[in-house]
Amino acid sequence: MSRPQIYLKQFLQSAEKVVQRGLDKHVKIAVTGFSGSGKTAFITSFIRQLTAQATNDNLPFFDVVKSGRFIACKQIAQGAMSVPSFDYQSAIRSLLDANPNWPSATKRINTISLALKYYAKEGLRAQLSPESTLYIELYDYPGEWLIDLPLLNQDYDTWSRQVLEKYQTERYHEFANTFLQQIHMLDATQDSDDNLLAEIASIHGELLCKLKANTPAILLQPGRQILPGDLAGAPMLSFFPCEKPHRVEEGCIYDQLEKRFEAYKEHVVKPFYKDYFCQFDRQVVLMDAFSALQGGYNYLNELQSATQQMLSLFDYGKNHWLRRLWLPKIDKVLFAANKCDMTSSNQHSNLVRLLDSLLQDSQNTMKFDHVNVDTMATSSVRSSLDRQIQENSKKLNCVYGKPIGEQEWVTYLPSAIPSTLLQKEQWPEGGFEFLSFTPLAAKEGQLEHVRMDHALQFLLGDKLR
Ligand SMILES: Nc1nc2c(ncn2[C@@H]2O[C@H](COP(=O)(O)OP(=O)(O)O)[C@@H](O)[C@H]2O)c(=O)[nH]1
Ligand SMILES: [Mg+2]
Repeated sequence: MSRPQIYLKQFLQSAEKVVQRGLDKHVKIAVTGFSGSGKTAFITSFIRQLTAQATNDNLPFFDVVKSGRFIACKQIAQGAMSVPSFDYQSAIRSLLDANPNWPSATKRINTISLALKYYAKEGLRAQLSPESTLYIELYDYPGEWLIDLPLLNQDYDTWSRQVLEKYQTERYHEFANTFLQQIHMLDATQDSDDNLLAEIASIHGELLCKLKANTPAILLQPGRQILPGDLAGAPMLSFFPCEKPHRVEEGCIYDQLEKRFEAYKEHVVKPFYKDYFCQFDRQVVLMDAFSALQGGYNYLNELQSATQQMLSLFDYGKNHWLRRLWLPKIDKVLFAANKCDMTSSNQHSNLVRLLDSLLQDSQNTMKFDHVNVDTMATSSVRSSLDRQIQENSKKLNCVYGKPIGEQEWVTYLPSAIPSTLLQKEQWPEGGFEFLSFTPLAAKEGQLEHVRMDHALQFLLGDKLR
């Protein structure tokens, strides 16, 4: 080959690379949801579906697979160097075990990156390049931290009044008693005393942990008193709700508590919002309606208001101060009525309708701001099978699975799911009852799921055309 020909060839090769790079797409997905809503299991299943189960039988609704354009997907070195890695290997190991278990709880933020290779079907991408790549970044973090986001819209006085009022209600009182006694004895006009504040803050932290362990309560703030991460022992965490005294002088206890509350917002909550939430393109909001229904009327309301408060921070309206500071760029939000396998398939449509009625206001705001919103009943990993039982002349739609912590499989009739938010007087007398099961064992390495292909299509489909 003559010299000019060689140059031309090199030029064309590098031009192809440049075109290729320019055509590659990136998507950053936030998997949000309160503690225990199933984020870790969702991400684990998401990765598994793409890297090992991308077949037509398994993902019939995922267009890139259905149309035979999917080439392969694998984990790659993560983009965000300063964020710990999502431990996919241990999570998938526990799910694929002969006696499968749910992955363990998340104690910090973490991330994982994937590269998905496919044949494009339309546009410049299809004409110029035989293969295209979509880079996917997923983020997982403790739901306890998410619950702090609404603090950004509150001042210390408002927050304190709301929380103290809640602690005095019947369902909180038995847990909050010790803390309320401490607060009752405290003279917040006195000079601040670090040891005293640390002591009462630790009693408050114990209260939050007890509420988390024993109730379906969601709004447990500050979240870092439950899971401090690397902030354990920092004075910023040593605050708690306190009634405002008539007189607040510089350096008194109330003044110090208020300063710590503001410091917590500034140095803990705001960076979490700014560094992570404003960087996402797409968001999955996992909702566990089952715990809330089981908890009772007030807990379902709490799930509703906590979700609305959290979503208001992605407020797509122009005048929101957080938006003005750091513009969130989310264009698609998937609301997943997760763990739908805790009930039989014929209940799934009610579950979706219940969630839609719970989130009507937030969804409306999003749609108004051109955010594409969808709701679906999903299960990252199936833990039960449908079973129909004939009782006299009636057919009962049951689920069949192995309850967590037990050895025997059971056939169980879960409560019927209401299709709208019930008024207090419409609430059934015995409440709602559901069972949690261990994940079903994988069949030939394949984890069963419910509608993960619908979720993948909604989140990635348009990027894979
Ligand atoms: N039935 C069912 N239960 C699930 C599913 N995903 C999670 N769970 C349950 O929810 C618990 C919390 O899940 P996890 O992923 O750790 O939630 P996270 O705190 O949001 O990360 C698990 O231990 C399971 O008991 C699912 O797809 N189906
Ligand atoms: Mg988790």
